[in-house]
Amino acid sequence: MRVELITAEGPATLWMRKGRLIRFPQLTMPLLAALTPGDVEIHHTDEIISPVNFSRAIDLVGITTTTCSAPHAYEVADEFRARGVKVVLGGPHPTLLPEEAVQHADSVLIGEAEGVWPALVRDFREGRLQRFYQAAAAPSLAGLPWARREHIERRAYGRGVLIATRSCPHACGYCMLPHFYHHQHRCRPSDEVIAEAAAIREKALIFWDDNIIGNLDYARELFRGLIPLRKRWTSQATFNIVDHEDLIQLAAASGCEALFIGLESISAASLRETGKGFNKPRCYWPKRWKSKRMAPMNDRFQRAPKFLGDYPVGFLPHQLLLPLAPRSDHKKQVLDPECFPRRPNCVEGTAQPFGRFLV
Ligand code: B12
Ligand code: SF4
Repeated sequence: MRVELITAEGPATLWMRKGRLIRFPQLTMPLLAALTPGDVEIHHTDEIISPVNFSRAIDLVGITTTTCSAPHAYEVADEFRARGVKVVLGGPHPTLLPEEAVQHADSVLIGEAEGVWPALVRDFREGRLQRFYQAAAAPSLAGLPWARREHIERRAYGRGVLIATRSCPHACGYCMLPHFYHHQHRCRPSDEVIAEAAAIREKALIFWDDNIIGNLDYARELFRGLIPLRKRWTSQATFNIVDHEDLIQLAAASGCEALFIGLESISAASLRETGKGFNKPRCYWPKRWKSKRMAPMNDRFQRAPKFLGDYPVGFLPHQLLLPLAPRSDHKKQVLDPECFPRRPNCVEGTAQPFGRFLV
């Protein structure tokens, strides 16, 4: 059996990511490959690197898609289906809008693939593919297989991507992760993470965790375990790391070079409104910080110029929160629909379609 795994990237994201800066190695499909039964032949097309070859002889296509690449992913899926090839869609967008995604697929895998993807492959082989697959509970991360890094090609920064944890203990109103991950922050056994990290040839690692300090004790244990490896690493975290000097020291000692931290706003009221009141703008720039670069996102426009004038800022992405498709069950309109009419899932250019996911 031959499975084609596709990392979908539409024209807007291809344009946005043509520079080296954010051409990070991708973990999703290499991990899905590792979850696939061993007797299945796998080919991965990463659209950042090469276009999809529709003539390849394949039995099943799996496409991973975020909201911004969904319209393009649907086109790819439609084309394969027109050629008689069965298609499975998965990833953040099909998880948010499975009923929409299934109009372009034979099957949609909602949420995490661990434990479910092998069953889907079995059903496909037996000719009884279901429309939807979803794990009944958040899968344990113990025994997670190592990503098959041979499927990462010609991205910047090597192949040293992995995860130690999944999801985040917080539940910010605009963030899909709590819904995506059964509202459960989970950690891999730290010895398994250390073993995988040690086996990676590259000196530089990226932990694609949503919040690597989501469990403070676990983070301490992990960072201690990383010290002997003498690697360099980056990840994402929440701002409350500044309240834990020992954790910052441990992170630095274990090779942490940078953490991507969402400040989101310089307005305490906005932060409270979105459930992110744990960020305190008055503490954003502790005197002891040596770092010279930061990237505030979603600022209050009127106060941003002063903030930017006062502090050295690395880059400043502005995001617009736009509603998802009309079919989605929004309880709150994020923006006035008169000014921002609802559009089918995507906006052009660099503005990114964060749909607010409210349940
Ligand atoms: C790494 C990452 C990035 C990296 C790399 C992205 C890449 N494609 O390689 C970078 C920094 C470049 C990035 C950029 C952006 N990202 Co990003 N990113 C992530 C992050 C933190 C981790 C993704 C990951 O690798 N997880 C580990 C893998 C193993 O897990 P996974 O992808 O969820 O896959 C599992 C399941 O979903 C399932 N699965 C996934 N796909 C498929 C497909 C099939 C067929 C099957 C069967 C199963 C399956 O199986 C896997 C195992 O369980 C996620 C947060 C998250 N936790 O998802 C955000 C996230 C995906 N990003 C997000 C966004 C919005 C963006 C940006 C648009 C941000 C911006 N404004 O610029 C850009 C643009 C992305 C692009 N296409 O260019 C959103 C997407 C929301 C949405 N509605 O789609 C997320 C969910 C963050 C969030 N909190 O909302 N991102
Ligand atoms: S802290 Fe970040 S990852 Fe966690 S719920 Fe909020 S936005 Fe999502």
